[in-house]
Amino acid sequence: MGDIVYVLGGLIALAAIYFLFFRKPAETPKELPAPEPEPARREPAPKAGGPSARAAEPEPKAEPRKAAAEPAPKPVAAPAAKPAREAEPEPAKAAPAPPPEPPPPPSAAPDRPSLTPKRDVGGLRRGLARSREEGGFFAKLRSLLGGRKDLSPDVVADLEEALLASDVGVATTETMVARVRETLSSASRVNEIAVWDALRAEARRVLSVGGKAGPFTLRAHPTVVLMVGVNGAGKTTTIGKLATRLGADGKKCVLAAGDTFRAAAVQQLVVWGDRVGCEVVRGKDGGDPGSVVFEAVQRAKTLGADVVLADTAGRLHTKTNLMAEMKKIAKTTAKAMDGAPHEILLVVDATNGQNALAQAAEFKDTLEVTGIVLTKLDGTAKGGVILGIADTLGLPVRFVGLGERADDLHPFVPENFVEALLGADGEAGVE
Ligand SMILES: Nc1nc2c(ncn2[C@@H]2O[C@H](COP(=O)(O)OP(=O)(O)OP(=O)(O)O)[C@@H](O)[C@H]2O)c(=O)[nH]1
Ligand SMILES: [Mg+2]
Repeated sequence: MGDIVYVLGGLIALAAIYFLFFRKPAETPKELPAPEPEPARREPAPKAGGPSARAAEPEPKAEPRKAAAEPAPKPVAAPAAKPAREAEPEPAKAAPAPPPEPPPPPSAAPDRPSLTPKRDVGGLRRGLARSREEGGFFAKLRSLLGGRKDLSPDVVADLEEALLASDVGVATTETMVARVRETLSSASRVNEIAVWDALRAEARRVLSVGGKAGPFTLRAHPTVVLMVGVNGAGKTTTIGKLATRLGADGKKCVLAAGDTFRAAAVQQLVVWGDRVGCEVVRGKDGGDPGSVVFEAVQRAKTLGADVVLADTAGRLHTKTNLMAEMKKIAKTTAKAMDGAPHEILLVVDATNGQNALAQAAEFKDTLEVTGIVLTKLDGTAKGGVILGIADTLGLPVRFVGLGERADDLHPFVPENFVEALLGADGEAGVE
């Protein structure tokens, strides 16, 4: 009996051990896969969202559930969470305050240089074809100097004539000729190349306007650019071309339809806006152009745009009331933003020749013009007009227009322009 009890006791003990032993391995394999991924997923998430750990705190149970529900994106989800949360510091900061802050306006790298000129002498040369072909500025100089091996310094007198005939203007021609003469007087031998080189050096000096020439920079956010000039000079077209350039450079523009006189002018700008993908701020027909520009600046601030390009109605420089209105537009613009307008670009039609000079001088006297856009250089044989304009006005040329297409606006580089118009240093007048 005692044996039976022992045997039974032993069996029970064995059964108990066996049972226990059995149960363990059966449960662990079930649990292992589940808990393992959970901590792995849970840990990186709060780390990644350091500032938003608050979000993880109130719902600690929710996380494992979420994690378990997203098995596949696990490795992707953790790194993806980082930038997303890092990019949200504003909402996180705003959370303690009751009204949530609006997201910051998108900024397209405002410090990146824009409108960077490329060396495109070939393109400029094609655009300046009329000044280079027979009867044009360059061709006149070539026929004057071409084929002569030794030249007397008196050849400079003929130069004077050629420059005057190409709308360089009296004062500028005189200065240039005097300086070329001086350069040549110290040369031991005056040949054709020496004259060309002296002339090119002079042209570069005049066009650099003390090193100021070249496109404007985006020095404010937004940078506000006001376009002014006489009727038909190319203001609206230049805005379209500039917006195209800036857009290609990743910059966001807002266009201001400040020409409220003509409905067609607004429409012209809207067409450019649609083409380039820019918002156009427009006012009522006949409304106050200053208010339109003001609103456009506000809109640009809201949108985080980089540039406001403001169109204005063409006006004759002789109409004093219209010139006074122009001044008012600039003043109202300044109320929208400190330092605005940052650029007042005077758009000048090169085909107006010497008349363009008189017009430009009047605008310069009325407004704080910061630069020149010389348009339609493709339409004149008198490309020398640019020398007179830059020299007489002492204003930097920022862009030149060499055609009607969107990509026909060239950021101005004196060296490239002179090479396109007068050839490269060391060469005689070659085609
Ligand atoms: N060939 C050529 N044509 C140009 C150039 N720039 C502008 N134009 C043309 O000149 C004409 C007048 O241009 P707009 O931009 O309307 O001139 P605007 O100064 O705005 O004129 P208003 O608004 O009337 O004062 C249009 O037919 C343009 O296509 C250029 O560089 N070359
Ligand atoms: Mg216009």
